[in-house]
Amino acid sequence: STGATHPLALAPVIAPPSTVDGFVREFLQNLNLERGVTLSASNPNDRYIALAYTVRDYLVARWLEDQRRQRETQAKGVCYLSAEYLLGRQLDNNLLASGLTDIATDALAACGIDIGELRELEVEPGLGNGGLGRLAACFIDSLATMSVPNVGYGIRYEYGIFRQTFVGGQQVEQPDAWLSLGSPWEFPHPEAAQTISFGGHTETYDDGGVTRNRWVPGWDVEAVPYNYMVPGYQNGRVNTLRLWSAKATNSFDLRVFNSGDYEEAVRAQTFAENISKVLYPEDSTPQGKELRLQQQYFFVAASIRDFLDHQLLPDFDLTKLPERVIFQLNDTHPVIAVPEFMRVLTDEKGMDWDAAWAITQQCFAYTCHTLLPEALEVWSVDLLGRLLPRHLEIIYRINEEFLVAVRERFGDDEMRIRNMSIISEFPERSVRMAYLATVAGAKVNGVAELHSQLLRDKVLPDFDEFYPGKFTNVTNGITPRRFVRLANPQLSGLITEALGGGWLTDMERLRELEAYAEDPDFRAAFAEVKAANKRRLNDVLLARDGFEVSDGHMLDVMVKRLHEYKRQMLKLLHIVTAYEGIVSGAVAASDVQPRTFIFGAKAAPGYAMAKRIIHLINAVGSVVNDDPRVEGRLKVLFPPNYNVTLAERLIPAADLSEQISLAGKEASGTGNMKFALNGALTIGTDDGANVEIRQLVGDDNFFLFGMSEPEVEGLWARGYKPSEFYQADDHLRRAIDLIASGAFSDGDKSVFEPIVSNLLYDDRFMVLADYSAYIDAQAKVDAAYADQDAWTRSAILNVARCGFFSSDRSMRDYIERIWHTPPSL
Ligand code: GPQ
Repeated sequence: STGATHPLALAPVIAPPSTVDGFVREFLQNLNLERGVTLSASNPNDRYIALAYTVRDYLVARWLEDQRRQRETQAKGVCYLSAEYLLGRQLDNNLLASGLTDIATDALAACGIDIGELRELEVEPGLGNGGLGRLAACFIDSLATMSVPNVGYGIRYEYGIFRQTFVGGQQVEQPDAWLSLGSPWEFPHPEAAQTISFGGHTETYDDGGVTRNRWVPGWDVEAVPYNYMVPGYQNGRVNTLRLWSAKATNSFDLRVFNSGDYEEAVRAQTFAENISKVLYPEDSTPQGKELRLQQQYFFVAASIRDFLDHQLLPDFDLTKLPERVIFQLNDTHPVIAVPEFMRVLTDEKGMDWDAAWAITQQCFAYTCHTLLPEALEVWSVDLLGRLLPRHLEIIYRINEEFLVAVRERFGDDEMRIRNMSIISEFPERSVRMAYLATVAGAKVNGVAELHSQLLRDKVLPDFDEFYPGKFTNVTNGITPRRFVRLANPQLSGLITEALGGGWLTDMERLRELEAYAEDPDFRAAFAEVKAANKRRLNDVLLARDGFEVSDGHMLDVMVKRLHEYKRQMLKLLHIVTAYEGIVSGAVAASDVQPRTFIFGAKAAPGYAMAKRIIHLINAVGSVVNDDPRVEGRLKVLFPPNYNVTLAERLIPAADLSEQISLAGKEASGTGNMKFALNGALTIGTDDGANVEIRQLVGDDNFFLFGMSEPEVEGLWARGYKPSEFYQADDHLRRAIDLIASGAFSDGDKSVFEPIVSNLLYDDRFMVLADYSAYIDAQAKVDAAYADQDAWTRSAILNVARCGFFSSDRSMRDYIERIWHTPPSL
């Protein structure tokens, strides 16, 4: 109680009335009070910000109530630790969640404003690279929608994923200054900053006769929390996303004062604030950079302290922590949280080691998102010891005790001990973060059935044997609110017309659409939605890039990060083959199903081969698009800067979804789920979640091709020689020769030579081995597309049978198999 007596102060949460008048009043007030302008003097940015504040005003009341409820019940909650959240635009999502879309549209119209124009002004927070970051965003949406208490913790990067442009067909990265026009969705709390320390040394000291350890850090920074609301879908619930921003501490100011060296002092400040300056644009290839480890420790240390100091009641009995919280580690990026938690419990809270370790092993769980060995993070002992000396000691002790237990179990099998040690000795002494996470975690999960199986069998087999029951699977999912309802309003309308409401939070109900697949009227309506989505995409691409999507074309879409294992090159070889077939006269243009190929892909700035492939896609595109011999038949579009906003336009318009990674390399994929749920058919390998999609939709509604994972292993074992495939296949040889000839580089053979020789003599991801199966499968796609009605039927069945891939189901699986939190509050 605050001692308040005024009736308004006793119920201090006031939401504006949910009416058009109420919204208009609130909106105008925000223009006046927050922007300091009148409606007539306002510019579009003023209006966008005032609109966002208005939506926020409605959500705040529910958010504050949820925080109160969570404090009061102290129920077990999930702290999701993720270095990335690829949120996408907020306005429409928050309008939808709060049920205000129509009211806001009408209210703005009554003010003479087209809400659609304001929508386009929002710069999406691109605080992630790709699938991993987008998954985190889907999960927090589902938890809020399912009324599960949750705080998402992460980093408020000042610059998110770079803005991609093409210059002469080559990728050029521009900084993503997403905050520059204001950030109406966040609540900064500089007064609640935490101090986060680094460096220094460790020492022991005498604590009343007991020898204890402590860390004497060398420098520190402030972690300032910025809170974001995460509203559930029309359930009145709002969770929190708390992102940390780095700020120089007073000690930096003091240095200014003392040193008298102004420039040096400002440099020191910049150094501190660099920590949250920029998202590392590497995806599935961690850079062992010091600043990256600083980022990781910075955000997990702040998050753990935030939880212990602010989410628990005073005098909380720390031995009860496992009943109160689970920290989910989104890949290895936050794993330094494990030794930090141990350090806090032992050094700071005075708990003995064994008790602290028992608690830690129940309070963490680890999700692995990859099988690529080069993607498993390791930190050199040298760097760790310099930056976090006490944490290194703790890791050593965890490892020592772990290896004792391993010896007890398996005997002195030195080979096995070396293989299981958290510390690796080669090529330099370093900490294997995935092993640390596996040892510390109550559960370890992969992200699709096949991935989880391979994780146990191939990546961590010794651990699986040592820890029976620790490994589990949770197949990824996507939020249907953003990727069906918002991205595809027309399809959503059609589904609601057929099934009534409620399916958006109960996606298994889509099964009921199976019967509609047999109804010619429904098929016609479904096909019309797809056509309308193509027209809408056409508008977007025209405005954005000056591209035109030709009428009547099949839309064949491959959007994802550019990575060799995902095999954009395989897609490109198909395009070159189709092009070469027509221009050489071997195939009549009129026999070819008209297709527009769309790519969207960013390459990590330091990934030379990926950037060269981008260059080649653009080069092939400009030749194909300029060649009258294939006009009206083949077209290649590569809109730059693929992001969540563009995905929301592209996916609903697609006919064909390209999911063609080498089997055993794509952990799950989530784009594959988005396409299927929007009525695209998949051409795909038996990899990641493709396996489960195919099982659900049925072989007749999925174009499977290529080697299975065991076949891939078999070919490696026999010795893979890509040039043999090149020699043996005329089509393949002609396609590669055309690229090598300089046909796509003005006769300059050197430009794409590294791609060609990589394919012929290395080809780690077996593009050439799967080429002919891919071409055959594409011929089946062509034939199937010729029967539009049958294609539409398959598309409907894809939607009907993919309800499983709702991230709500993923969250239920996490709750049941890993978190054991109450399902809702
Ligand atoms: N993934 Cl290790 C990323 O997006 N970034 C990464 O650094 C790692 C994995 C992806 C993975 O490649 C996809 O197959 C998954 O669907 C996705 O994570 C979410 O689990």
